[in-house]
Amino acid sequence: MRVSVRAAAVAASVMALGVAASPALAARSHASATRVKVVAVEFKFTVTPAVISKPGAVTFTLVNKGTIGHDFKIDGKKTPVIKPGKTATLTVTLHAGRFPYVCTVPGHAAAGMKGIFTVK
Ligand SMILES: [Cu+2]
Repeated sequence: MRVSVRAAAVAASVMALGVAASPALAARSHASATRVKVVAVEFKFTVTPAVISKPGAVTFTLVNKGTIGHDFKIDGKKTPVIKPGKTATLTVTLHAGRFPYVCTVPGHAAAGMKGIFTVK
């Protein structure tokens, strides 16, 4: 009798943990992406911060403060070309290392729209 009561209590607490864990984990994985702001103008990017210390998901928010279209490409992924005044986001998963980024509009990287993003 005592054993079965204890087993029921354990089962109930495991169920409670299971119910509680799912939304908590979902919230945590969403919140854990490091957010980085990328401002584009002719012809350079300002990336803040340019160095992070946490490998994993990184969400770049591109803001076009220039007068022509720009995009942002890093680690093989890129945003669409966005018009002046617009924003776009790009989430990539980065291990520790140095990751070159560019604007892929022809001529823009050569004109200065490129750099290195670092994950320590
Ligand atoms: Cu550009």
